[in-house]
Amino acid sequence: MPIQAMKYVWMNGELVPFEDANVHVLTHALHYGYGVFEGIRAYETPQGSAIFRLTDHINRFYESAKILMMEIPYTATELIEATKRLVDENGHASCYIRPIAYLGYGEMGLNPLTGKTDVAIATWPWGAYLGEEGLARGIRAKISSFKRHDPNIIPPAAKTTGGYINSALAKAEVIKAGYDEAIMLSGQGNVSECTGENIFIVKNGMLLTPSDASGALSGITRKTITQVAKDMGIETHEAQLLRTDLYLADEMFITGTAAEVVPVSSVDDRVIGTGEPGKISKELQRRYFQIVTGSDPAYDHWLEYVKG
Ligand code: PPE
Repeated sequence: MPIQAMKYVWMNGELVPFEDANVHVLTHALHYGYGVFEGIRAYETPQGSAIFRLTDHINRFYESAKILMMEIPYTATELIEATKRLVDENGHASCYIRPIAYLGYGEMGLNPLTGKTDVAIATWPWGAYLGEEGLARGIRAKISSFKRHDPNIIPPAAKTTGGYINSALAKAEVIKAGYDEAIMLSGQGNVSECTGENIFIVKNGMLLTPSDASGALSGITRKTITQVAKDMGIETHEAQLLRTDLYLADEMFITGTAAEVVPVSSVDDRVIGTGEPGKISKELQRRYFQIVTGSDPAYDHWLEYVKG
């Protein structure tokens, strides 16, 4: 779906009209992928637009930058305020938010330490990332032949722009093969994550999810779901999962800011459970949407209101 134009993009401290938010073709990050980004969502709530776990996302943005030895020339408070202002000025009730820090125009060559970091924040409306039907009925996943890149190759703990070639290759492979989403294994052969989502399975009433050591991003939606499950009396364990653990799961779902909480109906054509979204998956998904839209006061501390 093409991006819908918005009024402004925040670039290096200023609100720039959408059509002027451009970079030079010799921007360092365009050539070498040296940049970090975040994906955040704002939802419409009874008290106006609220950005879900904004501070946690901005903190991870700085962690990604630290891993790449990039200096973001703004404080976290400045970026939090800039994000709220941008969502407000662009007039979104709900939207996706994309902060990005990248080595800009100036120097070429691989040494990243000589470059200057540019920072931008953009917003746009983004519907169900894996489709409405996927959200409601579950998606068909396939294990990609592309492995998740290793922590000693491109650290998956950092959300790096260039690192997403890994995800894009896996995604293209399984889309071409007729599936909805790719699952990537680590170099050691354990389940890692999807192209832009963390993985959970339900086994014997417990949640199991691959650890960061498998190359999975420490997802904020994963943390949210772990907490919500705990509050329901359901334990989550980080585990080394084999592909066959997925085939034999009682239920399976994936989580991410863009994707939200999406049931998985099959993996490599093995039907998961009954093939319908499982009871626990459905309940966690229901609670997630209640929480992000401000309908569950117990989790109001995760909502950062655009106004006030
Ligand atoms: N793993 C990967 C590789 C990943 O990119 C994401 C987010 C997650 C796990 C889940 O993390 P979290 O959003 O904190 O729960 N992927 C972002 C980018 C998607 C895109 O297409 O771009 C997102 O969901 O915003």
